[in-house]
Amino acid sequence: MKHVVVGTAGHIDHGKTSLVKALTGTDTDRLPEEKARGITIDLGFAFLEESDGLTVEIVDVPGHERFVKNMLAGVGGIDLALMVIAADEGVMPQTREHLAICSLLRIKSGLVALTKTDLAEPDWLELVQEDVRALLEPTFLSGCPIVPVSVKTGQGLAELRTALAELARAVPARSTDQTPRLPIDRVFTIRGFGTVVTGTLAAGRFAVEDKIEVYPRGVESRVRGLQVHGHAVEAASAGQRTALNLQGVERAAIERGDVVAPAGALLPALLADATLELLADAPRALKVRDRVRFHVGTQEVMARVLLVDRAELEPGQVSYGRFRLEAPIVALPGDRYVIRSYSPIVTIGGGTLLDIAPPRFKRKGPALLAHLRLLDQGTAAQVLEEHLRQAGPAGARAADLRARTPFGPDELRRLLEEGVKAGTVLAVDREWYLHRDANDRLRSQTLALLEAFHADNPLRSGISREELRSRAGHAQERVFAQLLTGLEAEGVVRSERDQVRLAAHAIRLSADQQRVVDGLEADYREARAAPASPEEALARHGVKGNERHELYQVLVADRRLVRVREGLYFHALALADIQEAVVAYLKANKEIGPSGIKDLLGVSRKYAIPLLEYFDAQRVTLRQGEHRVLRGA
Ligand SMILES: Nc1nc2c(ncn2[C@@H]2O[C@H](COP(=O)(O)OP(=O)(O)O)[C@@H](O)[C@H]2O)c(=O)[nH]1
Ligand SMILES: [Mg+2]
Repeated sequence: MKHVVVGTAGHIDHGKTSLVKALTGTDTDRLPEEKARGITIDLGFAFLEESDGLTVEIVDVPGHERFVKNMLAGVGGIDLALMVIAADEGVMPQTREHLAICSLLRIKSGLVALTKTDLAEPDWLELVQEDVRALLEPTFLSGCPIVPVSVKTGQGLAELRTALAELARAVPARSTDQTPRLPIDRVFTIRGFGTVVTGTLAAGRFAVEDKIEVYPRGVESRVRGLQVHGHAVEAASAGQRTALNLQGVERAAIERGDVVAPAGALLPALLADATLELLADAPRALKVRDRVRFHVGTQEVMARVLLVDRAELEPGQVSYGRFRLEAPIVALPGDRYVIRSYSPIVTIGGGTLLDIAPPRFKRKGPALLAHLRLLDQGTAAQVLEEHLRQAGPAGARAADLRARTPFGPDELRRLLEEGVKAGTVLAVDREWYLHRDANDRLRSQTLALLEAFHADNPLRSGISREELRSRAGHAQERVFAQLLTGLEAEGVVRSERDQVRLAAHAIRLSADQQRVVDGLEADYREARAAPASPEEALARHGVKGNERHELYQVLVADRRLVRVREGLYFHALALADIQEAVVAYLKANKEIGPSGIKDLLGVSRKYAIPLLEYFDAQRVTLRQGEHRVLRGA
């Protein structure tokens, strides 16, 4: 089963809708206003089924210049263009504009139906054909079939259908390695079913029960039902005209231009970098900050254009542009877009999206130009490397890379693996990746920070991990954890609890400092279960300060003093003895209360209560009312 999408194109009244009806039997002018006025205003849909399982989906677009916006929404996802040119009128303004749009969207192939042949003399027909051939010469339709037809006489209809089917069979199968996307072109409600959205499925596959998100709104939902050509189906795949019935979504919460995709798969963008081509027949040069209408998928958003390497882009020139979008667009790098000038409203250019989450750059600097050239012309591996380089020390989640690179999920996975093998990419874990240079920079920065810390704080055993991470530019947590693990494994860094130090760092005390530290330690050992406060203990050795004093902290870091609560420290050996006594007591007596421990240790409440709470916290004892029992006993 193959699905190929054909879009009509051409000037108003040249016979597009009549031709689609003659080919398929479907009248695509379905709106009452379209019937009354006899013109196509919005998109219409029909299809042809060939005997070999080929389905040709036809999107019929309006030709009127006022509705080019709707035309653009329809041709975003097409494979083939069916240019319709009336033999009696020949090439007209929207013939050219639609042709330009199809070229800008990089539609690969198509054909021309020269309609209303019953109204043209053979000589005239000959002339128009030459004219058309000349028009198509420089475009993707150069040398394509030109089929004369008439819906009045039926002339050429069979040939046209055959030519269309032949081209459709030659369209390469769509890649299956792509994020599923349905750019919405219609939203409506059906009584008893709720909200239905339709569109041409641009990539991937959707099935009933799939969890989806409507972008850029952030509305999450589930596919309750799915229809193709008016029949309920279990799944739809790329190229099919698809209607999705969305569970619990308000009609008013969605509109044309929104995109359905798996939850979390896409990234709405307010800034986008792209290649930018100004059509040779654009009415004037494009200047920095010009306001344009930006069309991508089925979306139209106003935008300001910024030029990267010049003040003005002349008609016919190609360069790069940065678009500041006035509402978020939902697209992937690699998508083609079209721009139309604000006024008069005409198609002036377009290009390929390169980056939908562009890094900060000085706009006119050479670095931005080099960056964009790389994204535009580099190999897949270079493009991925550039994205990771720009992600810097924070690295990037694989899911985010999927949403902001032109690669399908499988290709991205393969490129990342190759990068890891080549040594340019570092896998923090299977979901997080980092450029090697960024890792190297973070490593030297971290080592320099540790060195500086030790120089400034010779008596401190190390710096807290969080403090170090914050000094290292708030390094990303997983990246930083991986870095420290690596440095520890190499033996360059030691970490104990939440403290980190260089392995080579050792505290060196002066003779005076050593005397104070030794004295403090001796005092605490003798005081046993009734120690002095840090202030008192320090004062006894002629030092003014509290527990934060660096000499006091030397003992704490060394775990010779143990903090039981703020301002209350015990010598580690004393504390071990106390614990042993409490455990022995509990084994013999089952439980102990505050007065029990007072008696056991011969200390006041001031020490008894904090000690019991400490043993609770250490999971030695378990509190039961005012009493403690042995945990696990
Ligand atoms: N004589 C003649 N008239 C045609 C032919 N095809 C379309 N028309 C007429 O041209 C007008 C415009 O046709 P329509 O299909 O609406 O053009 P569209 O605007 O390109 O969709 C209608 O009045 C049609 O009946 C044809 O082959 N021969
Ligand atoms: Mg029409």
